[in-house]
Amino acid sequence: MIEMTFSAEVAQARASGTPVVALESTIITHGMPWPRNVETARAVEQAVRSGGAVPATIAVIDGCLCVGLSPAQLNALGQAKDVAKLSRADLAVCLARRGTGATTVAATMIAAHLAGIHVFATGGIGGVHRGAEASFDISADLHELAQTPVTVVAAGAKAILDVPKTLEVLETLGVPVIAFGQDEFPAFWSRRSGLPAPLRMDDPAEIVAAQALRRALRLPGGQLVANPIPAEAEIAASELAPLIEKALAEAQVRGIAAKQVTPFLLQRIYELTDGRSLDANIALVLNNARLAAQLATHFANLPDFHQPPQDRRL
Ligand code: PSU
Ligand code: MN
Repeated sequence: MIEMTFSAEVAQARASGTPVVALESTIITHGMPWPRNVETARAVEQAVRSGGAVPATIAVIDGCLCVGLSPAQLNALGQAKDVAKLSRADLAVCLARRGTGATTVAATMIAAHLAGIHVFATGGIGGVHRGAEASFDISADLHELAQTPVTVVAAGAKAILDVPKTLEVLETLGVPVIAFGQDEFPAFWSRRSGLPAPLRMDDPAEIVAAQALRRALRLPGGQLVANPIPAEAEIAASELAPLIEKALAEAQVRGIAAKQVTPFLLQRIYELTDGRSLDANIALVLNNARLAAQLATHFANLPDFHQPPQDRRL
């Protein structure tokens, strides 16, 4: 059996039908340096609460699938060294060994669905890495979006990726990629990627209706809502491009591969921008949390979206 534990506020929200927003933990352990990782995680939770929803930060702690973390758990996770980065492939193994690990977008979606949570906010999803034609490095996040019915709010795919190939794979997998409020697909630290988004929506209620209709159509999978970083916080793509190239070249020389690639690149870009990439990353996650809270409120108004899926005999 899965040992799933809910924080007090998540348990209460589940009982009363209060909207809940899932949050991931890899961004805390592998995406941002201490102590700003924990400060950000707290601020993101607070942004969800201000939006009228309850935050459920998800992680595996000592073999427990935690849906909602206490402040002490969050603090400990943010300082822990060598925490596993869990995706679809290794989530069950970590639970079986009673280990501790942070959940990526893919693993957080799995846990959110199990807990009956329909919406999840993060920074940027994983995607097709540059050079994937040789490395085959394509994030499991993309396949998760194709099979697990959770609407994911992100500021696009990280600009360290091959964004055109990421969009192609999402299309192949049948994942709706919805830019919120603009025509262009956003590029994480920048509002613009130069690529048109496959879909554009401006109304949170319609985004939620579209996820509900996927279910009615018996289509598996979620939706990617690409929410552009606020204008005042963005870093121009032209400024970042050479820094990303430099970080990628370093990763290649040092033989960085597999799960280490994304954390390495984020850390190098943080250093190469004198910390400005982190300020932008924090601003975009907060912005995504606010939109996710709105979406969660609309999900909570859908009559048959209350019960957790395991009680619904899917
Ligand atoms: N968003 C951020 N920072 C991050 C991530 C998302 O702002 O570090 C994490 C997510 O957990 C995502 C992971 O699933 O990066 C992608 O890892 P990979 O490229 O190895 O699939
Ligand atoms: Mn990868």
